[in-house]
Amino acid sequence: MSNFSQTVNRDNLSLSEQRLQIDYLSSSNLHINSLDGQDIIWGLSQTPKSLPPRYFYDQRGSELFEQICELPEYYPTRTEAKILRQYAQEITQVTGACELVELGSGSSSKTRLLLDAYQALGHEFKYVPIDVSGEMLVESAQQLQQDYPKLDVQGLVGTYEQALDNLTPTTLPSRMIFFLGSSLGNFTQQKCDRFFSQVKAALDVGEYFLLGIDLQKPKHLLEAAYNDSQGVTAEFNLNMLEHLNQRFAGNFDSELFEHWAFYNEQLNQIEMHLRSSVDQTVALAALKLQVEFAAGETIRTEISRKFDLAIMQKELQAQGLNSLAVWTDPKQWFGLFLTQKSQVD
Ligand code: AVJ
Repeated sequence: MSNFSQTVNRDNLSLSEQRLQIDYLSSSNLHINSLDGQDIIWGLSQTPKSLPPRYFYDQRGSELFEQICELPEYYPTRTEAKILRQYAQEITQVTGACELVELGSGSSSKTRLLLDAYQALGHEFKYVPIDVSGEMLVESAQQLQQDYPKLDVQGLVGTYEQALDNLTPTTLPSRMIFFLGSSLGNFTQQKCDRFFSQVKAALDVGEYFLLGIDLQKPKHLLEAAYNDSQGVTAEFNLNMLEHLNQRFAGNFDSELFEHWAFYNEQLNQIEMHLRSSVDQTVALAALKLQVEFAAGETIRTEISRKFDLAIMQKELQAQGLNSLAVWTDPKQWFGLFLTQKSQVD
């Protein structure tokens, strides 16, 4: 891996098989790191308080998210999977032989729909999963290798930003970066714009970006999806506090916080919060941080924006990512864009 950027420290972990390599981008594998956690200090000192959604995804959080994807109320995963299943073959035909770079790969379960189609095409291909949860990444990469004997997997553990900045030039004819499940919804408009330009910088002219986004729909459907009857989403939300405790020597008592999720119709976004049920002070020793909460005060842990298909198409276009195809389901609940980096910047 000597051709990777020298500014990033990597602890390379070569797993037994050559076709599987996982690299840890600096700070993502360390429990305590001088840079890690600055975003927490910042978020908890704001009014209102907030925490970055990437801290949902420790091993437990990644497992809980997988459970969310199976919930009857959580329509995005299965709606997107249906669209992918329907158009996977068309995607492979458009892109041809490809390096597949997945941002936020999680358990890689939807990825299989694409891998199946690429495998059927018969060209060489390679899978580059990127995730902040190293445990999840290693586990699913190993599973994929068993199921796809010819597949090369080269995973990166780190944030999207770190990984996009550290992709090596592909040896295959083309690259497709894909970002599924509407994880884009976690980004503010400003972060979206920055993200798109980073995606574009990681692609050559003519290469591809596949994007899945959740679309605007009636409030009751959205609110049900983030307040499921089994309480899995509540557990997922509260687990962020356990993750912070572990990672930063904290003393959050998750019993003293409550899950709260609602649809903000002005901003077209679900907001998830954790509400303190009492006056309390919490410490994160590793960050030398003490935070006071008033009873009823909330921490916003996530925004999940809901998009408009036509507006998103224009935004992508404005960023130099031309839509080759826009697919949706019959109810127009979810959208999938296949875009191509255009000639002119
Ligand atoms: C992974 C960001 C797409 O916003 O729907 C699911 C995360 N949060 N339930 C989403 C999530 C609560 C999910 N994303």
